[in-house]
Amino acid sequence: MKIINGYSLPNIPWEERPHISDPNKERVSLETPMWRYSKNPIIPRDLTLRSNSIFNSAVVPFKGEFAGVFRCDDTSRHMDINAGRSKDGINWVIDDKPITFIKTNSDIPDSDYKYDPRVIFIEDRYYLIWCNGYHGPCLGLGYTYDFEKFYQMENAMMPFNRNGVLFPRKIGQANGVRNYAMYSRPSDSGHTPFGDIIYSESPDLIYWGKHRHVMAPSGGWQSTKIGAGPCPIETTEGWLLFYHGVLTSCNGFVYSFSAALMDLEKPWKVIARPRPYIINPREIYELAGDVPNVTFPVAALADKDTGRIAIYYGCADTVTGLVFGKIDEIVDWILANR
Ligand code: BMA
Repeated sequence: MKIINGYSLPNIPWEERPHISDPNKERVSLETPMWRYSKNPIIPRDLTLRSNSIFNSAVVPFKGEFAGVFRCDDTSRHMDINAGRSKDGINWVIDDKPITFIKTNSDIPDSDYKYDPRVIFIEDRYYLIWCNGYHGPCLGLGYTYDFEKFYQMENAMMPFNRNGVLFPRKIGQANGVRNYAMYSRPSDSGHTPFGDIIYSESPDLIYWGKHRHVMAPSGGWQSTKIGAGPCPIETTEGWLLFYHGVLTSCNGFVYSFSAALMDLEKPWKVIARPRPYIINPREIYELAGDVPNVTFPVAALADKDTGRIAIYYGCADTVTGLVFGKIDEIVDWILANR
């Protein structure tokens, strides 16, 4: 079992699975294939000058170090995205000011707000996709080469859709046509008590079609709505897709996450989907914050040499945390728990 088309990341943030002497805790720990960084949260809510919260943020390898685009809600509670850099993927310097995009054509409408960015390197540049305020939440798209200048393209999806994730490469069809691809989740203008993951393709990242249904909510932790998390990771066993699921409890929504395996050339086909979550809100920084009970995965680093994976996730819509796992253990766990 291997990561394909991935990067060698010898400096991936990493900590071994903790040895837990309490036998009850050890049982829980060994049953789940991922564990939290002991120094979570890694990004405090007030890291930038005027931030109310920094969460649901994207990170990629960049020039031997790391760069990212961070959801920074400010102290007026305006939602926007700011660029940041890090030598080790753990300690970050994030710009105090949000990204100012250069429009790739003058018709591109202004954004009322931006949040929940994902970043992925495709071909020659880093593409950003985010929830963009334009008559409600829709999907904004842009790119950068250097994390200094950012360019905004046409919105990828019309309202209402707030959860978009691009694939790192074009997907081939039986007829030989290869298109850019994304997962997204059509929604409503509010807090959306429903939501399935949908797959779409585009020849040019402007016009999107060939929509396919991928997954609907099922039981338990993923019973209200589901949405793709980090950009899918290509493995010999299929695309590894981390995704969040929502349960409606007496106390409101609870956001947990897990991972599924998807067909490499027809990514709307599910190979295996687990019944349990991998991570759910249970630490204090996940249980308490601006929105309690939220663990929301947005970015993944993966080292193709060791199979190590580090996931960046938003905690209680307030701070950012890291969890670690190994690709073979995660895939074995998915196959054993479907
Ligand atoms: C979703 C998005 C996320 C947020 C989550 C929990 O609908 O708005 O940004 O983390 O709700 O509040």
